[in-house]
Amino acid sequence: MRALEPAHPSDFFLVAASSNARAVPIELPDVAVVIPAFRAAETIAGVIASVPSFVRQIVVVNDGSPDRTSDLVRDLRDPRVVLVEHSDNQGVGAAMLTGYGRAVALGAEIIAKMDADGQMDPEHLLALITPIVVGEADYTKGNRFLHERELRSMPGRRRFGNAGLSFLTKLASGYWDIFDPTNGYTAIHATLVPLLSAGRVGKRYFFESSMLLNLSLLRAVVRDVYIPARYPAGATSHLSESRAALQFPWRLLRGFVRRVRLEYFVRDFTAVSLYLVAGLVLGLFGAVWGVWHWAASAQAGAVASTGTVMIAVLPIIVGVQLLLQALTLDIQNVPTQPVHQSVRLVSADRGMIGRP
Ligand SMILES: Nc1nc2c(ncn2[C@@H]2O[C@H](COP(=O)(O)OP(=O)(O)O)[C@@H](O)[C@H]2O)c(=O)[nH]1
Ligand SMILES: [Mg+2]
Repeated sequence: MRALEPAHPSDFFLVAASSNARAVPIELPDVAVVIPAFRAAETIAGVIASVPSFVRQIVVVNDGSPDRTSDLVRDLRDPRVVLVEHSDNQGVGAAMLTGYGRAVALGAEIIAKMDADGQMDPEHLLALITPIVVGEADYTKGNRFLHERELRSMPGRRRFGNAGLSFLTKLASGYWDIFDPTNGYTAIHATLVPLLSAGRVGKRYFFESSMLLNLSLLRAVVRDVYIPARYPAGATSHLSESRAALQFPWRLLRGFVRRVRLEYFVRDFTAVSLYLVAGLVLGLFGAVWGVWHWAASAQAGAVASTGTVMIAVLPIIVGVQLLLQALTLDIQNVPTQPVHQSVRLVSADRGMIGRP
């Protein structure tokens, strides 16, 4: 899928399924951009000026900045800009929830997130929203690593931490086919916004990861779009790596337990549920039995019988196999059918029969 530049800004844009197919015009939906801004006086005006012309609304959420961020936004002449104020600093996730709400109220159909520090290259916005426009995805995000050049430029320690967190995010969200989960360049179909459980969206830097956990419970389709990293001057991240390393794994593991419970034991009971229970019971039994008898025979100075060893080893091997099988089935269970169309139909239906 390839997006071409809009033929007429704000009307249509062209989408071609492959590079040699004829491009077909598609009516561009109402696209809004939300910019969470904190201490962004130096960069905000430039970022707003760079938002492509096909974007209809630009919602800037000033997250209690002590500097002149709001004054600068108010002085701008761009009629697309809507400024929302947080009286106190609440974090990037909280700012995004406010921005999403406002963009939906303004009638946006697709809502993208661009940071106030100029880290998101507007040239890639069209490519980012295309899978949603053509109905292939409910949510898209940038992925710096679809190109190996980016991986090479990252220091070893960060690469390791990033890979570990990415794996935990896959486990927790069930989106096994995406990578670079903390990438902040994202777009969502507006019909999904009211379905997010706001209480479970991370108010600070866990925002992007928590969005994936939320979307997976809605079985939304998430797509990665290759967007190279951009580090403009002045874009210093406020994210504390050590704090992320301490907080994220714990929150991701909790998300994993919650997902498994809801997906395989509350809403459904599948082969995965069975393999999980059987695998855990067998594995635990084998381990406890093995340790117990090993301690007993070490104390008595006697060698454990072959039968005793078998009773420990066999359940462990079978248990691990069952858990691996559950994992494989879970990987095959990544959502592939976008949900925003059905959500839209249901809402339209409700409107017709006069229910709110
Ligand atoms: N640091 C920080 N950024 C915030 C906050 N609220 C909103 N933001 C905005 O969130 C975006 C991402 O912040 P940044 O520190 O650049 O994060 P990173 O680029 O993901 O490491 C920027 O547009 C900030 O202006 C907040 O409380 N703290
Ligand atoms: Mg940044």
